[in-house]
Amino acid sequence: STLEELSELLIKPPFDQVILGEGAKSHIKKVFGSELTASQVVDKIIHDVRLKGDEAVLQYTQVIDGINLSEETLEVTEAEFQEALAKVDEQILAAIRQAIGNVRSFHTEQLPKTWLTYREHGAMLGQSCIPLERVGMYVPGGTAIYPSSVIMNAVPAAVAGVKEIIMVVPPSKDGSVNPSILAAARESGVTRVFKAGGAQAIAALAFGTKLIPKVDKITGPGNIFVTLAKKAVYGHCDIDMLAGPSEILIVADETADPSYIAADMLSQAEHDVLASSILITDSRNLASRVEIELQCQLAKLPRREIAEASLQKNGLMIITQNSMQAIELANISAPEHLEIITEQPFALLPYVKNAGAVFLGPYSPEPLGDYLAGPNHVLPTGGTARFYSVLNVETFMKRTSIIAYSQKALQAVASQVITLAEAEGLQAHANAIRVREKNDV
Ligand code: HSO
Ligand code: ZN
Repeated sequence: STLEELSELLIKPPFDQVILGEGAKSHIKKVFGSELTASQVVDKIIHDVRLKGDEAVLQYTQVIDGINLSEETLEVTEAEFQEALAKVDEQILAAIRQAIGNVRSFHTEQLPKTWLTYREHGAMLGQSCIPLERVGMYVPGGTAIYPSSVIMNAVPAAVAGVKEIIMVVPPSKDGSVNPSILAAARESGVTRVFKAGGAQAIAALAFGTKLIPKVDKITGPGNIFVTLAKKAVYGHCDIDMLAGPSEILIVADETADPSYIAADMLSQAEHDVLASSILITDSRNLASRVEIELQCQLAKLPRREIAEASLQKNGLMIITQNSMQAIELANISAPEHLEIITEQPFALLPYVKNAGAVFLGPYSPEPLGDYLAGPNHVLPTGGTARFYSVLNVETFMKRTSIIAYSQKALQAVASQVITLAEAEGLQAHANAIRVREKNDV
């Protein structure tokens, strides 16, 4: 195939061009009384939450998720937290704590510095880094429960110095929240948890309701309705990114162990039918051995059906001439996770331009990064690694410029500022400089 043909295979369709499944379509028809697109559904929900607040949140939780909550049960109570902490297996709690420790120490290194420098004539210029006051994090519900995602969203916010971290999570049918989710929330510094999901939870965070506080930024992945809702509220508050299904792209040569590669491909495939796992290698022999391995390992997976469907729909193996070409293709794909398992992975690293996170060598499997290494696992997907970064401490901070001139320093540049102001026809701007020129220095 030509590079262009391959690029077509590697570039994902835009995230908002989703085709809803039959189940979702008929559910929408039942709830809204007509056939709405995903964006129409989201717009309607946001509109209702802005108008009716908690009442709309509770109503959508009931009609969409089939869960009956009230104003009294919308927020997770201290008693529920305690119950959850007591319930969670000790080993799991210990692993959660270890993960939090590693994630905290990695993100502490990311803290940006507030600085001030001196310029001519005693002028000072600088930048202060200020944490956001209150942020909201979305934690998906559904079949997969991810305490690790709670950690990855909350810890950087806490390290940044955010005072209030509000979490929303769709509860189970009985109205409870998974204990390990609550334990991870408590341990990683989440302040309050509300039982709400979908577009209604995003709208509540963006605009605030009587019970759910309005936040400055919403982070965390969710399904297509959540993602469209985040996009729709952007500007009322900030958002982290528009996240889609998980992806792994592995660049490997003949030195790689096919069983490692198959295992790593399956680790992403088991997330979601829509997840994608790609191998790009210059070794035909490796590719065929990986194929055999995939079949063996797949057969033993509890989530076999999901992983198999994912591989069938979005799995891909590409044979290139050499590893450099493989990296070129990886840059076109801009994957969420890029593994490089070649003889000299570090030699290829300088050529990586687009990837959420890079895993080098045979002993850096992607799930290590999902849970415990320390770097964040909230990463750009769907080719958006071209312009988005991994979630980090600065995601939760703002930069503010500082300007402090002395009289002498202002005098030295006064005529230039006046010239520019007058060139723009802005006399009042020029005057703001002129009135200060009265006293000679
Ligand atoms: N690989 C997922 C994160 C995750 N994996 C959570 C397991 N739990 C997206 O980066
Ligand atoms: Zn994962």
